[in-house]
Amino acid sequence: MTDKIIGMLEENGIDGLLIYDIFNVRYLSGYTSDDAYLLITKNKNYFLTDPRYTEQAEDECPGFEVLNWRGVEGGFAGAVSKIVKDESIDRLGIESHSITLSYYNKIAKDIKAELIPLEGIVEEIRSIKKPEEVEYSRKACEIGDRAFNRIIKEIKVGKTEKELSALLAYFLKIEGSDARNYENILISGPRTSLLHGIPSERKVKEGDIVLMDFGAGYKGYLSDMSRTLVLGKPSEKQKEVFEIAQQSEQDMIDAVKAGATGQELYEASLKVMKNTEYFDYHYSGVGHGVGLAVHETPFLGPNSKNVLKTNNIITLEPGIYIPGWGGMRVEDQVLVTEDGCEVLTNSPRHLLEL
Ligand SMILES: [Mn+2]
Repeated sequence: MTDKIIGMLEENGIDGLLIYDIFNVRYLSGYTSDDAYLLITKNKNYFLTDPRYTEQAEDECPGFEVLNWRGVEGGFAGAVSKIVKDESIDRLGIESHSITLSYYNKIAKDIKAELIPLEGIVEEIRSIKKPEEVEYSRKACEIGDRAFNRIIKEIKVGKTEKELSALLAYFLKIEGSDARNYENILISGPRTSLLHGIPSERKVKEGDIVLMDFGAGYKGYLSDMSRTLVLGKPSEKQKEVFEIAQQSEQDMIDAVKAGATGQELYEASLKVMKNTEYFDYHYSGVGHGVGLAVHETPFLGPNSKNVLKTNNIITLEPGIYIPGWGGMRVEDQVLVTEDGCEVLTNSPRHLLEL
């Protein structure tokens, strides 16, 4: 995996790359925990961590020399500095979008190499999924579908959002999600207009919209889906808004294929709402890549120049959010193919009435 990086660095006259982003660390080394960094050079790949993780790293990351930076004089910066010297690095690439200013300053202080800010190199490679990554994502989506099937049986009048959100998290894990998973969103009533609202003590009531946005992890690969339902009989307005949100998502599914841009997909999402009173209530971030990170390149929206490629895995999530009334969205995760897409999340897409 690191060969590709080395090739790219050589083209740019860079002799080494310090990987600071933990998802990039995982992608390149196979390491599954926290607080670790890589230094990729032409001759050798270094793995920097502290004694909490050295044993795990030795085990998970063959091909890397594991270094306990706490044991080096000068700490982390000292360790980087030593490698730069040992490997005769003149120009060191750093991930400017993820490194903290404090770490940057520490390194810059005593390093002999020129620091070259690089952004998104590994992320770009990560956006095209390999067969085993597709397989893991597929599994994560299946776990999400099974958890959805269980949570809808528990949504009853009087239960709080927090209670239901905890149950959803439990179902995800029991169905096989990774032990560490991202927090789900399960909100209700007028609170559903908060796009990424945090579950509260609010008790769900008859006639409420319930909006869930959640996913599982499988071997680190995440799923992400949203479903909207109504407790009891939906009102005419709830039906109307839902139909637009759902059709908008369907139009996006129909428009996805390799070569389509993030902007074109955004435009596809508007088709059904353009001439309605709900147009002003849409949100422009209508989708994103998903993999080791829940939001990763490519991003879909009005200013997105990202071009979809075969084997991107993305979500489509247009929605309508009316302050004080509520919000509705349907979100699915799809695998981009040459002439379309394969939908990986398969929970019912119609307006469920519980
Ligand atoms: Mn999403």
